[in-house]
Amino acid sequence: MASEVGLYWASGSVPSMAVLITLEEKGIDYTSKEVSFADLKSDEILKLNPRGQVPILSHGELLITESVAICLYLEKVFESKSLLPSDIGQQTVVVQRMLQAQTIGVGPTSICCVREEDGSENTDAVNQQKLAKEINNWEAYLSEGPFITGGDFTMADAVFFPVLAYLVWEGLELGGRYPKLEQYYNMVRERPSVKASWPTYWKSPSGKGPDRHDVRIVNLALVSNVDVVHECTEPPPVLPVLSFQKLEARARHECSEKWKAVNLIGIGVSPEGQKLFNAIHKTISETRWRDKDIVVLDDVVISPPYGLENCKGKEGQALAQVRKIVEKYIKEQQLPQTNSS
Ligand SMILES: N[C@@H](CCC(=O)N[C@@H](CS)C(=O)NCC(=O)O)C(=O)O
Repeated sequence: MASEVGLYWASGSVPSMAVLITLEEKGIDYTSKEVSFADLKSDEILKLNPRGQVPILSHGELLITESVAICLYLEKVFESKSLLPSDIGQQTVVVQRMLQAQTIGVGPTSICCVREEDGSENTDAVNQQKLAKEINNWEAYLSEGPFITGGDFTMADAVFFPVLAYLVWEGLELGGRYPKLEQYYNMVRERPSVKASWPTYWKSPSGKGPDRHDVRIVNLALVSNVDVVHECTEPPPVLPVLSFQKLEARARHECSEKWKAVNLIGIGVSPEGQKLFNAIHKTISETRWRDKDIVVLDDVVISPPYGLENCKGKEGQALAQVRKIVEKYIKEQQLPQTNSS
């Protein structure tokens, strides 16, 4: 088919990125039609997809929605470079992974919701656990690596990688916990197809959405000289309306988090005392300082010099648990330190 291929996509849309990667990997010529998230419900888009969603692929008279369907269509119609193995068994695994990758992320159909529909962060512990469990599955898929279904880059990677990149951008840390995924992320990120489809606002250090901008506040009292490098002839774009209610809630939340962090630091305590405090706090969050004493679960008090014999409290489960942690910590401190260099 010699008809023109056109792709309606949005920057930062994970399924759009999957299709862009597929087009780039297969070396298909296409017309790029970038749509802003704000325009997804415009008449033009609704005419093409009544759901008002991207990606939408046009090929001649044909309009296709749903990223997985688009990727499979491109594979069938453009034989340039195959992203599906020829073996039917292996092909099925690739399709399985494509569908599984789609269940991670945002919204009610996801197995774990990183962000709510209104864009607010979902910090719910249950969701975090579900996400960790799901990410473990993908770490395991890479045991045959280096790609999701083995030795070759397939459509499973085209669909899964944008999901992973999105999660990393949202703050998921791969280092240490998911070594294979970390290696995979660093390797795939360098592919030209991925570089070409990387959302612009993911490049910004603090951008958290297609319509959000980096704002830098400069203290003019400290500015001694200003050089004009470029004079703007057009007015700057209108900034989006800010929700002061949300900003205030965020500021309150950040302040309370900072206070919590500050309260974990003992004033005038020895470094050994602070280290023991940190070790206990890792297991029991209800650990606080009372002057130079460490108080755990409101029941157990550990006074300087913070030895096992300094753990005092009513005999019972809490005291036994704290003693166990302190004992383990002291033992670890006595072990010869391994040389990590
Ligand atoms: N299952 C669809 C999901 C498409 C989708 O949700 N696209 C988002 C952008 S990431 C969208 O257009 N959202 C606008 C809306 O749902 O109103 C696919 O894989 O193509």
